[in-house]
Amino acid sequence: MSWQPENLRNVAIVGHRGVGKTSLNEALLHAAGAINQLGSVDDGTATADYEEQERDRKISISPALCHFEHRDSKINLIDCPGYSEFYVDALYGLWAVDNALLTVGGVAGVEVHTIKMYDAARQMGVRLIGVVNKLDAERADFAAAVASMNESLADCEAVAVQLPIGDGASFSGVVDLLSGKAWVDGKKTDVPADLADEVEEAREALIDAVAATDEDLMVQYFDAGTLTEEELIGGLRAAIRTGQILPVLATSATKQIGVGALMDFLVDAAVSPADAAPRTGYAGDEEVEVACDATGDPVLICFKTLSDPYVGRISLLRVLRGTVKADQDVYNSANGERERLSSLAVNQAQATSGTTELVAGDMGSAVRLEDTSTGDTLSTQNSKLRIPPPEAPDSMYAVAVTAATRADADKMSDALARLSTEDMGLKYERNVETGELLLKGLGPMHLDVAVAKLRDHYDVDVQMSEPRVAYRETIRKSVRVQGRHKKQTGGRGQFGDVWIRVEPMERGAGFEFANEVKGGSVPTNYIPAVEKGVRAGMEKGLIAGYPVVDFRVVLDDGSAHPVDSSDMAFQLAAGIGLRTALEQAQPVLLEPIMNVTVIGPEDIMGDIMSDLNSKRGRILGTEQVGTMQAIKAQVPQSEMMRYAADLRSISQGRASYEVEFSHYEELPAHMTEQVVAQAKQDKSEEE
Ligand SMILES: Nc1nc2c(ncn2[C@@H]2O[C@H](COP(=O)(O)OP(=O)(O)O)[C@@H](O)[C@H]2O)c(=O)[nH]1
Ligand SMILES: [Mg+2]
Repeated sequence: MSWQPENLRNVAIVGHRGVGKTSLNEALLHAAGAINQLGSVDDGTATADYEEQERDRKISISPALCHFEHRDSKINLIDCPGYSEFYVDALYGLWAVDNALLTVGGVAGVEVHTIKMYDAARQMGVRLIGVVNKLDAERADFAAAVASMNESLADCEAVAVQLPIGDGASFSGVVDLLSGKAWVDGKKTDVPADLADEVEEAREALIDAVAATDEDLMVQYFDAGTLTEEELIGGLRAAIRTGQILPVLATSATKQIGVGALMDFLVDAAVSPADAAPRTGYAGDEEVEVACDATGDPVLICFKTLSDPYVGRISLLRVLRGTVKADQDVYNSANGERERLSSLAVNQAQATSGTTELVAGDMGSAVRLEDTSTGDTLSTQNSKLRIPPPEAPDSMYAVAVTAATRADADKMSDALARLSTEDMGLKYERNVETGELLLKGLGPMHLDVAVAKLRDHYDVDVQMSEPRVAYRETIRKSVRVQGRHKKQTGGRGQFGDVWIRVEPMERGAGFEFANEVKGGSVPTNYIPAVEKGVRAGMEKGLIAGYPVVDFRVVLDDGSAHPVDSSDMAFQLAAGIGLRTALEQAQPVLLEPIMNVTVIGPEDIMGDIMSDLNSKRGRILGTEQVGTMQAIKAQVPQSEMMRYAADLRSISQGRASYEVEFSHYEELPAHMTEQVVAQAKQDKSEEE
């Protein structure tokens, strides 16, 4: 059956980890009869946490698409991960929907990731509905959780649309302030007498808040002294659509309390795709408004690609416009490829059921779209539309990866390429300086999971190690030395002889080679060979095998043999000369220094600074950035390798940072030994 846009609701469940999003998804599916068994995260049986890594770790990693039917509507749910390391996937989940259930715990209230998801949803125009879950837990406090939303979320008007009946272990149901009815054991009943006053007060507050969002309603409220249930719901629906009010509901997912009322609320008050603001798309450079129109030219977005060991590639899709049929050809504007929507289906997380079509506003999946990545838009040859995907934060946390065996090495780069089209937070690149293959993500767990997926889905075993720092070497003193290569072994001998000066240059100057030979003591035709020999030696370094920089080599004298001299002999002589010179010229190691900008709330600036100091950082200054503070500093790269994890624990995820290369500086003498030892070890491992 095809659903019309007015009867659809697309809802992402977002929030901090562990607040019960996946459990709430489960409770909704079960209450609506979309699944037979109520699974649980703790047993590894929750519908939305079906991937091996999710079951093992008992956390959500990838957005899962589910759906249920309630009254005359179909509700599509995306259960988004709550760990900040999987933030990018949660962002792409938000991209696909019109509404988000911003879920908080009844004890904790707003937490760090709640704020992040709230800000992202607002920025993307996704409409928010608040849920306070875990109200059955000891010390859970609905009113305090609502207050924490008003306090910690920017421009937030959080208003309770329900009141819990009982708290902690005695939490047994909710009062719906819109209808003035109670829900206990999944059934509508009258409000318990002892709650009457409290309900009256809360209902007044709700009416006040809703009336304040609209002038006509305000007039109506003044005239009649109250609002009817219809006016109230209508006003609230409009206020949700404009983002003026964040309505808050009360639930216990695991005890299945408040779930029926939540289902009703989604049907009555959430924004349908037909009501949602049109998306902005691009046909080339031209801006195009994409409204939800079932008869228009099809436009779909792919908000997640997954690799299933059995099925292959699965693309989770949202239809923004038009009606797509199974096996229809579509056009991928990211690469100009034609794709066929094979095995078009609707999803209950891992389980799929085939469908012949998907109408504008609906969500589903297709398989084996080999040229389609997360974030791509599928449209038609005709429109060639692109809907810009969300902007993801930089992937700052890196590990070096090496294939475990030769067979793995053959498959590794292909597997990495595929994996990085599934998860837009995952990047990989060859570091030209160190030659290492770097896998980059948002944190250690993110990369652990990526490596596990390489193994489980792509049959590629890789090992992770700390990335190397691209040290350099240089000299502090000028010297002049002779480099001589002479060999006489029967027949024709080898002879090359040079005198070179090496001189330090300023930091960042690189390398220069100059020829000041007078009177042809080194014949002109051998000069290029001398330079080649010098450059080869320069690449090899002296102290720890890193390239030598910021110095000049001047060839000023030498001698040649009419028969035994050759390019090779002069190259070797130059190499010997350079080595001798470097040894005498007080060689030192240089380390890369990074420009670091850390942005976070003022109250943790002190902790961030003292941590940067302990990392040999130099604080350059601070400035105000909106409500946050920014610290600028210069920090050696070797100290920044684990900064993503360090900063997260210092700030509980409330701070972010950027890093870029600035310049090289001398490594403190007492640290040289360690770098040399490491270089020796790396070398012996390579051999
Ligand atoms: N007491 C109680 N525990 C809950 C509730 N909802 C979820 N949990 C538990 O909280 C933990 C995290 O739940 P989960 O659904 O994975 O949270 P998510 O990370 O937000 O998806 C699990 O151990 C759940 O059993 C609830 O309403 N009440
Ligand atoms: Mg979860």
